[in-house]
Amino acid sequence: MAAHYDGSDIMVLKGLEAVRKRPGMYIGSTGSRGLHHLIWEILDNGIDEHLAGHCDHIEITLLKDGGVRIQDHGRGVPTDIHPTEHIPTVRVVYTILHAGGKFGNSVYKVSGGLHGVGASVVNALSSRFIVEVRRDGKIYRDEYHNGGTPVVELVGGMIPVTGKTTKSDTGTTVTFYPDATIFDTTEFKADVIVKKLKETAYLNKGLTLTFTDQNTGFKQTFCENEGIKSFVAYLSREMRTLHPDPIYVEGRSGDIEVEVAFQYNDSFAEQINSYCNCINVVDGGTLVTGFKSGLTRVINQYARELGVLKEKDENLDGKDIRSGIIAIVSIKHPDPQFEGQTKTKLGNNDAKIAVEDVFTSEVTRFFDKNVEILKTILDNSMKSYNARKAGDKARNAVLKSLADTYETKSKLAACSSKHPEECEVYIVEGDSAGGTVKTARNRRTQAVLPLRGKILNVEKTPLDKILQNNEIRSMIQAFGCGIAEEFVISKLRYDKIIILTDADVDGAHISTLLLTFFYRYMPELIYEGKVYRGLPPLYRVEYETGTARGKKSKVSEYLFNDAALEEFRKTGRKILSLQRYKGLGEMDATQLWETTLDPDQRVLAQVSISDAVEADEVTSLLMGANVPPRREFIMAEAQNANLDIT
Ligand code: 0RA
Repeated sequence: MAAHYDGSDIMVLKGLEAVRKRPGMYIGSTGSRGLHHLIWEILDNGIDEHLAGHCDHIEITLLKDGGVRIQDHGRGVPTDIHPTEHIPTVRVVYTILHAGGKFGNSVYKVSGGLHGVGASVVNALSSRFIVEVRRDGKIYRDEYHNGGTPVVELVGGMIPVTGKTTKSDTGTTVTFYPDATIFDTTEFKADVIVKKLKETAYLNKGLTLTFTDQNTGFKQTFCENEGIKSFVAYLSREMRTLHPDPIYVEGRSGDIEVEVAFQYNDSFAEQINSYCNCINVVDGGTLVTGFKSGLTRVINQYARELGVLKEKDENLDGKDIRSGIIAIVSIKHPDPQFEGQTKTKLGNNDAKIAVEDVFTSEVTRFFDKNVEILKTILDNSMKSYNARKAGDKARNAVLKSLADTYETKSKLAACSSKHPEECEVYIVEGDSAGGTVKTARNRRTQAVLPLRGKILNVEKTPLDKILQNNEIRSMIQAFGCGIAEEFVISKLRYDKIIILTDADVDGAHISTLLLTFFYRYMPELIYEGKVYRGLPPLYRVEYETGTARGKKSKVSEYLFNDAALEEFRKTGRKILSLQRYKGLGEMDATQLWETTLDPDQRVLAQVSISDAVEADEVTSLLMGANVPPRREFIMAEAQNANLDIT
């Protein structure tokens, strides 16, 4: 029979108490990211029901009172007494920690990273947690307070509550209130949720997700019946594509479900985003390796069959075959193993085999029926092959010349310290601002590299041309760690690379182009958190204050944006003077030191390509044909979407 508050209950509460003591271990952080993780965790359960074929709609609602409600239309968590835990299964799901989430029906739980820690973690970190199950025409309800303590004792199992439902209406509704004594913030962000739901809809075709924010009245529904095929079309929307629709293949190999979509464009860039159980596997791993080797094998086979390659010719390189590709590889794996320090790389060897097998056989069937597309891809590979050969020569020559001689047109003002851990390099837009930074800086630890004019759009340019560009050569030389395959981060001469541009459209454009260059050719710089943006102030106000002795005195303050100025005006202080900086060049050395250089006062935003999809959006928008909307986008997005302020 059902127990109530016996020894096992105490054990349960001890488990949840461990989560409350070390929340970071379970959800990563107690900041905004960790807070949103609570939603993803509950959402995962509903997605599992979808994957099991029993749920096609999940509703997510931000409630006016600060809570979140996630309602799925699955079968409903079972309410009967659990055979080994001797409490209702509902309580098992929401109060017992499931290491790696191996519980019950969860076939596709994630055992690495942060997902899949189990819904009980959400309960542990909530001040109030309510679950309602609709099953067999009845409604069951359970509620917990202060991190998982049940509100009612259960004797003899769950008793239905009153409420309207029907036999065909089944599902589970969880409502929770994050514990304000644990989280730094309990404010959910609609834009973060929207972004996640959009991605989730692409990765789970046919699943409808409805989001409502009761605080603002905002409501949006997400559903992608073509799944990752539409995702690729979306990522390619600004590109000149080489064939009209993305190619999509799917299949299953044992327990592993495989889906791949890809489309070619006329750029030289390669973008492969991979997902395992809906988690973005940032560093790829075996599932990407399987895709790459499958694609290389298939294309080389066709190249020989069609006589594009003669018997004596060497095989085409995978890199040439992937030139201009945008691809998504998505698998569902019952037991994923994530590797690497950040657990962002898939290690399962069976994932490589599954992706390669499914992809090879399915894409061959596609190409047999679509020979024109195949020929376009072969042609594109040959073009890239020829461009790369030219690039290889140029790159070797450049790297050699950079290494051999100090002679370049670089205007780097070096710092005197030779200890990378204390050195920084400011990349500054324009010679005039560069001059002031040189005067204002700390010469021992701060180097300055002024760049003239615009930076190349590296996505549009083959490597041999990129390496002829003086600004790019200057950066390669200043950083000291090579480029592309020759890149070695341990040789980096600086702990921080700080991009300093004016707070206007051109400045934002330049910094986006710089980020694109880093992302394509020195991505470790970004993954390792070495790249920052300096945020210079927009205004300087002088105002009067009363001193302790009743005297008036003049004080000044820097304001970083228009919103800050608005706020300042609201204080009603008497403004003596207001200066707007149109560019860095308008600041004198002292002002520049105080606002942008002094490590104790400056504001830096660390650039983290936290998700490759966002970065791809910025870079691909830069490539598109329609210039005016892009300028607005760059202004709006380059400053927000791509940056994590830490
Ligand atoms: C175990 C078994 C069954 C459903 C579920 C778990 C289930 C769990 C969650 C969590 C959130 N929503 C959920 N929906 C279902 C199947 C029970 C049956 O056979 O009816």
